[in-house]
Amino acid sequence: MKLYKTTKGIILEHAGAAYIVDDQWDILVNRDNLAAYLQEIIDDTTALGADVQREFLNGQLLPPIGTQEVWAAGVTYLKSRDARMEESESSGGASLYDKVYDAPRPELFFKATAQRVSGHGAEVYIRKDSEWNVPEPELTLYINSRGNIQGYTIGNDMSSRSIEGENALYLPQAKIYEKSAALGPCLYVRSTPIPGESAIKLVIKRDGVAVYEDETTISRIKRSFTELVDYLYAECDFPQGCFLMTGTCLVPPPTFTLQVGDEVVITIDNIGTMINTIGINPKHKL
Ligand code: DO4
Ligand code: MG
Repeated sequence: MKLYKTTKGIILEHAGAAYIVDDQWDILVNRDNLAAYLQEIIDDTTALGADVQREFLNGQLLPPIGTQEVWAAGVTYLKSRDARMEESESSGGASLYDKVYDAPRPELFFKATAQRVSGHGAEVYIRKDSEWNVPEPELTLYINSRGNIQGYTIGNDMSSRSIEGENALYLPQAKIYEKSAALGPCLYVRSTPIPGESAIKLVIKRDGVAVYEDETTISRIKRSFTELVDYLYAECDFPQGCFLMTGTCLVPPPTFTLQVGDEVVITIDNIGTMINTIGINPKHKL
């Protein structure tokens, strides 16, 4: 079941049919057994006609977030560990990544408030003071206030590799700035965990041509999702629930950096595809 947040309201899509959900986003998603609740709506509601469904879903999709915080896990895949060890070698920070990959405590960091999150079809930014920038495609969990994973979405943890590589203590500046996160296109709700064999794919297009393309499966993650959630919820309360990006497993080669106008296309099996264009904060265009 997929929940879309649109400019016209919340739409539930399942098996080709769509239904209006007359509720507030935070209240809707924060209940336990969200999948069972949505199934009741499907059973009790008349589906929208095809034209109305198209009109809703072709309109501007908003990121599937209300007032939740967005957090992120790091160095959860071998690929991410190796890339970060390489980029931080000259600053002497390489062993930090090696250690955290194997440590019992995962790397977790605050990523974004909802206001800084872009949705499908919107721009994400690169920083003006960064010369090496990449998207990080990440399976993202939605966890309710009681710590139960209720759904999944696609996340983009936009990152400055030059700033993080210069000094690991600059991580918040490498990761947190306007439009440095994207979530979308929907919240994929299911009562069982998303299958490990789900593929995650990243394509970066420049002038319509793919300049980077790779894919893998989410099963290559080093840690379990519940382990990440347990650490995140150990000392933090999230009254409206929380989004947790689970780390990147796809890293473009060191020679690659994003340019303004590039198109970032991230696909995860079962959830869908999120497309964002690379932009720069308009205050730098003056
Ligand atoms: O250690 C820095 C951030 C790691 C990260 O964002 C990732 O592995 O996805
Ligand atoms: Mg990341």
